[in-house]
Amino acid sequence: MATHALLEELSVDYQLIEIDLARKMQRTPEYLAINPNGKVPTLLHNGDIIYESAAILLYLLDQHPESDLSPPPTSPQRGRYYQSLIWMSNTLQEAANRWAHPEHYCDNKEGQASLKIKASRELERCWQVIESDLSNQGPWISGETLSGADFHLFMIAYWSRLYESRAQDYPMIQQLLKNLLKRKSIQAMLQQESLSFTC
Ligand SMILES: N[C@@H](CCC(=O)N[C@@H](CS)C(=O)NCC(=O)O)C(=O)O
Repeated sequence: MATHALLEELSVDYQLIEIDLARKMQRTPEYLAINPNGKVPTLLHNGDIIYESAAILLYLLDQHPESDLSPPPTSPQRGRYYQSLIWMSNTLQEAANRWAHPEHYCDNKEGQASLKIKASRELERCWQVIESDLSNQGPWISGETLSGADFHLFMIAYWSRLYESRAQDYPMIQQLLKNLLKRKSIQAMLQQESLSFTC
């Protein structure tokens, strides 16, 4: 989702290949040969294979510096941009995974219920961290300008619309999401993936 929206934002030529998770296409030998984790997304570019959403965003934006969607390497915002993307990947996204898929972490139902409660609390804490950052230095994740990190947040916020703890319930995050929803790239991605999101 984040990769797709960014490809639209960059107005580059690309081909989208649907991996139907319900049909376990991510577990086929063909797919595992390109991404041994059996997860989406995977980017194939000039014969190279890149997986991990955050890595793909960083890579695509390095290929397209003209997009101004990543703060320049020597700018003060660069650190916050890296920090946000990596923190969202290993902390926010992990909490989201524990809430949505407790069965990946624990076999028994009681343990899964307990994992969900803790994951929900961790999600609340994470949303508060973002909310506070946006209040101090918004309106975007890296500060005054839109960056790849905002696309990553959009993806996790979209998943959270069905969670107990939702990104859209935090006013500064909600405003960021509303601003993103005005972009053609986000609308094109939602339309092409037959998704809808209002907040
Ligand atoms: N850390 C990976 C996680 C990717 C991930 O969890 N993808 C989910 C869909 S959003 C997936 O492919 N799930 C299929 C499965 O677990 O079998 C990333 O950020 O790219």
